[in-house]
Amino acid sequence: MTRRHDDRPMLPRFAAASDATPAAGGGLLTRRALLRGAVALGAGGAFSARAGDAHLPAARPSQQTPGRGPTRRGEPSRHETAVERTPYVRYGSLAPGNGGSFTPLQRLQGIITPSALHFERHHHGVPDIDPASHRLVLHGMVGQPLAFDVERLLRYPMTSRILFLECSGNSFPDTQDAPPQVTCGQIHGLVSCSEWTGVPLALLLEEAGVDPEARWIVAEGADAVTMHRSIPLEKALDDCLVALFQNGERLRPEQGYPLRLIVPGWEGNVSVKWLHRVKVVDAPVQARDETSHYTDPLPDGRALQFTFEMGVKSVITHPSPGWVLQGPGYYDISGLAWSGAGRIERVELSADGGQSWADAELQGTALPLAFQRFRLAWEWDGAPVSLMSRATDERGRVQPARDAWLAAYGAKQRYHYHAIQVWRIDDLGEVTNAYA
Ligand SMILES: Nc1nc2c(c(=O)[nH]1)N[C@H]1C(S)=C(S)[C@@H](COP(=O)(O)O)O[C@H]1N2
Ligand SMILES: [Mo]
Repeated sequence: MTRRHDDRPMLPRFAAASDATPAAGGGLLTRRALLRGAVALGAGGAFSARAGDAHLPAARPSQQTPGRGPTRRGEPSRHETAVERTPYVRYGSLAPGNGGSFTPLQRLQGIITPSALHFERHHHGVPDIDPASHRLVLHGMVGQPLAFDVERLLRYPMTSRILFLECSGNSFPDTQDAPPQVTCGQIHGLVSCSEWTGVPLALLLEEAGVDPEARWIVAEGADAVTMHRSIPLEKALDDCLVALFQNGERLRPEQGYPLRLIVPGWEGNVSVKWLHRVKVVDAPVQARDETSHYTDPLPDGRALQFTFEMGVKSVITHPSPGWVLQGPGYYDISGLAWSGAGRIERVELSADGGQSWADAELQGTALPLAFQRFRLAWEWDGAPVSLMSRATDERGRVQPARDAWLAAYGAKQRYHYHAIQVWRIDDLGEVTNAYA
């Protein structure tokens, strides 16, 4: 029996090589098992290497007429319109600018999030800022207050880094009592990864001359909510960037055009967008977003303030809810891992409910505080199964199970969720969200 999924993407099935070696239970294989020889799918497969000649006509329609000419700015193919963010607003028409949008992680590959699909989180809308009149003011406990216009900042020496940015509210749907049946991106897509280019904040602070008594900075945005956060001076002088560019082009308005702070590895909220003011101070200012929000309630009724560093985390993006497996056979499992502590050291996968684990292949160069793509080959026998991934970072932190994570906090905890995600696959290849 098969279900019809006309509107849903199907995960391609592959032929395994003859030397396919098991890596763990449930059909997990060493990576070498795939990508060998012809892709051979049975009848009804999405594509087939058999009868290849039939797919090679004398001339395709696209070869019979000239294509269109060059343009000034490219757009994705009109066939890719389903690859979109999922927007949400918090308070409807009362505050249409308070909301965000989720990156469709399950539709993307590699580690870079296209700028147009970078997740969004706005507390009071996206301001329309004219860079010609925008200023960044650096003041407070400094020898010499300074004001920079954008043109001036563009002349400073810049640094580029590939960094993830994750909202501390990311994955909050998984804190609900019942697992929400939405896509991977709609659960975990308040995280993205870009190449950010900008001026090291330390350079500007050094130019202003920081008072030896100073301990914190307050970064403030020029949006309608004047969002601001206190950040320890040590971090500000370490690796923060005043970013002007994202993936090679100037920042998108949604990401803070013309200037934003990038605080590598820390909760997204402190990466203040539309940055217009940095005040050097001796103590945190107890801003709205570091008191009423972004604090972690504990089981004993107290709350943790300033959980800056993001946890070690991973999620399987392929397969994930929305994708449909095309019957028993070989599949390429793939996903993303990241950690606020630095590099991802290891990602393990389980296909038997956590009884056995296999090391996934970590692709490319391991970058600190960036997405790490992982992959592993898997032979599905067609029986219902749970797939999960578990990341370990360079500091030895291991991604916790959901129960353990919940037990560490009070009942209302929604922030900094980074527990292991379980995807349940039924005998028809349907993938759903599950908690165990
Ligand atoms: N000025 C300002 N900065 C802001 C916000 C905001 O609403 N206003 N949102 C914060 C939050 S909660 C997050 S998670 C990140 C989101 O960045 P992005 O929209 O570029 O993904 O920006 C942070 N910086
Ligand atoms: Mo956020």
